[in-house]
Amino acid sequence: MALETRRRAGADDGGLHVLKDAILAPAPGEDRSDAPERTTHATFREPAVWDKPAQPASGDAVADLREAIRGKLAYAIGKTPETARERDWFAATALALRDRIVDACQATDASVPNKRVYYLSLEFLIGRLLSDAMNNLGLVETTRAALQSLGVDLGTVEGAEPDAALGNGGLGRLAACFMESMASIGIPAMGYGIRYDHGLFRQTFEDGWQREAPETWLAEGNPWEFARPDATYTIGFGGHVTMAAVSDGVIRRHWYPAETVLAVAHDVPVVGWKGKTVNTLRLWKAESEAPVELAQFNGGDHVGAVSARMRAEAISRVLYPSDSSTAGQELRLRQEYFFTSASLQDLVRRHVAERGDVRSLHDHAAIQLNDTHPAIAVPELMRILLEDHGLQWEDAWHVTTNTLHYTNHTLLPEALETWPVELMERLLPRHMQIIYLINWMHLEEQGRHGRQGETNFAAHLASVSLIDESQGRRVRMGHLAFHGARRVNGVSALHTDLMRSTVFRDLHALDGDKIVNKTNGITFRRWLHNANPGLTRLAVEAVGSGVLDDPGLLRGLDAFAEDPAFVKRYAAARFSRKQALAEIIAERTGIEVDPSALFDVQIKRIHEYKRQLLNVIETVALYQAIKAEPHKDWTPRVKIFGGKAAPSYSQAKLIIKLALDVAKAVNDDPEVADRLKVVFLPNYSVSLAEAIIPAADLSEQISTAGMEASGTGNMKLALNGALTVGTLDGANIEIRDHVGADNIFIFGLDAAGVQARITETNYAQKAIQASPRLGAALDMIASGRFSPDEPNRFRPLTDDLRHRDQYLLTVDFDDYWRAQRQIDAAWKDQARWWAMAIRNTARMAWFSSDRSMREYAEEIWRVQV
Ligand code: 26W
Repeated sequence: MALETRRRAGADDGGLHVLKDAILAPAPGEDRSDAPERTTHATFREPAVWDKPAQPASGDAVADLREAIRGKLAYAIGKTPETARERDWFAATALALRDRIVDACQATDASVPNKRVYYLSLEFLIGRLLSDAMNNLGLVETTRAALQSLGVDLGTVEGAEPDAALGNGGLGRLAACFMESMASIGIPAMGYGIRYDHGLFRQTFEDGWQREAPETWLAEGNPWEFARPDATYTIGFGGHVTMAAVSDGVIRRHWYPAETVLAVAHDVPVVGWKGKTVNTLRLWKAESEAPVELAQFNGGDHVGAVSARMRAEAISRVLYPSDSSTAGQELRLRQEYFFTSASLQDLVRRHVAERGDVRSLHDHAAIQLNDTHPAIAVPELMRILLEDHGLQWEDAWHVTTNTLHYTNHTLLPEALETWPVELMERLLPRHMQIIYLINWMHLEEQGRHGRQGETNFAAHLASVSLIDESQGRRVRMGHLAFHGARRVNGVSALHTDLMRSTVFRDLHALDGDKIVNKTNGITFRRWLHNANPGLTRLAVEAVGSGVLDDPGLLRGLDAFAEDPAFVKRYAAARFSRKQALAEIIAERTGIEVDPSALFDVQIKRIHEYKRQLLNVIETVALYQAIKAEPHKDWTPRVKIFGGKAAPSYSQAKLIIKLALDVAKAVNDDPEVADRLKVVFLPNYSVSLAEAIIPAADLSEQISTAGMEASGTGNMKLALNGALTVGTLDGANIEIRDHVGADNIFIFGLDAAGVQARITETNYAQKAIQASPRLGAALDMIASGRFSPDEPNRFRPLTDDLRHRDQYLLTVDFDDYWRAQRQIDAAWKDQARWWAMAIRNTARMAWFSSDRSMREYAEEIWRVQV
């Protein structure tokens, strides 16, 4: 913790103070007359610029907050300043700030907006909330001063907050960025998810092998949340369905679940920029109606007496740690239905309380399904409308299909959720009936369009059916969500095109307007303003403080890309963050790295399609090249990896082991010295990303084209001025379009090239034969050079590359090597490098999640912003 927090300490502020003298002095001969709206150095401001100028840290405000924190410490935590630990100071500070949020929060709650957005997501990868809250309330400096007057360092307090890691990777982090942006641009919204007791596992390395330990973010409570026992809903599972004829031959069915679980709301406030809007993230905790069977307990069966409770509570116990292969277990389906049902019951109840009539739900509520995890919302909303509100089928279907919207986040076949019909019938019998009926009508419709005559009508039906009959009968959750949604979106231009042409091709043909693109975004307030205060300060000085409200103003930095004084300060901001990261690396791995080397970063979940292995093999080839010509003028590089592998994903874990074994050999080789270092930082997290991203020179975005739906780390890194080495995949394509082809390093096959090559035979053998460099690197790994204690350890990796290579790593290798050497050369021309970096920062404004949310609001949700 210490180092990550030290960088934020009052005296430090991004490390910029050390360079202040250099920074404040104009470069010799510098002409600043052309600078638009540029303030002079004399106005260089302390304290932090992102504090609203209208809210300076006034003496009164500081004193008020100090007393509030002191009061919370005494009366909510029960500690004195003398006995308080860092964690206690964090809790007291968070509680004091939460009070400030409450007023705005109640104002937001009290108003009845014309339309609300409901974002349903099984994952919210939030990270820490303190700096977000302070920044958006304009209270960074006030809090810093208040704590300082109590003898406490703000950076230390920030570091004591555990990450809320209620997500696996991109999809969960996107949900967190979207929540922040909706609050910041004033969209009335509520997020719905699960309050997992244990978020994503803690990763350690034991002799280079990943080990997983439970994560315990709630061990000392969560000062941000409000438990809402009054918002509790009953969720059913199993049981049977009855049928009763009511009037006029109308048949009504009713579900009698065999088992019920309670969903209890816990609300986390989401403060928007300048505190204007405070939305709510409502997380459900599973509880039992019968916490203990007293008779059983009194009879001596103390464990059996709480078994029902354990079974119920298991639902919100832990986050499933997989992000790419479907877990397939019953508990996962229980989680999905649990949070979807609770959320729909809650929002329908709110709607009826406000508007009186459930039939207008779609006019006042837009529900976004974050991937298929909440796709059971389609039959659940139908069930609520039919059974709880007595609607006719057609009316219920009209409301449902005008309220729901679905975002797809992956086209990888192993990640597309399907559930066995048998399991659905057992766990959710009424929903299965509704799905059958929806499907029956959907398939009937095909016939009515006169398609029966078509030669492959049967194949067409099989392709659009909600039930996959090819490998046992399974419900296709993607098809279900697609069919039940008013709009379906992909997350980058390429990904959306591929949705139309592959997985959803036949469904798309039935309704050409349904699929729309909404390219992902990131919140600049966390990923630029909070994570990189030094660069933010520089941007404010250069283009004015309006850039904090309108990222479009970043474009003004373009004019300074070759301005020596600006470049110097931009580089200084980077350098201070690299020094801080070098300290973190030393502390956590024992490896000493030189902050003046090129920091080459690949941070993301470990997955074969993301091709960390391509990066490791290039590292081995570079190692061999340096050994062969040790006196050549190599560009010094530090390769930095971070990321977790799903616990059951053995190939991914083996890739981590290889990276660590290669790291050991390379780092210990005196002949290589500082020209190449390899680091794998353990336990990658949102907080660690905040430390790595501002320190990165090069961003690795090297997935097999067509496989990464979007990527969002690519945006964070480019915004902070790292140059991208990447394939034409996901949002990389749009990043290239924005930053310009001259300011990015593109290599490898494009998506069409991949599709063509993958059908050829022996492409891997051919590629290896054609590339002696690749062959030699693979031989070295296969020979056991990096695993002398177990020479065949990496055979599963090298054999796979030689015989299958599903992700076309061998095919892209030579072009990747070429791009990397081009990068080496660019680094040597520092003026060119920094011009490119500055142009990246200047041209990334479009990737703000504020832009994404405005697009969703206008084109999907139809809510006023
Ligand atoms: C266990 C089943 C499962 C399957 C897929 C769980 C989670 C998933 C997610 C869809 C995986 C995911 O996080 N996808 C990522 O979503 C990001 C946000 O849109 C994109 O930027 C990434 O490219 C995509 O991989």
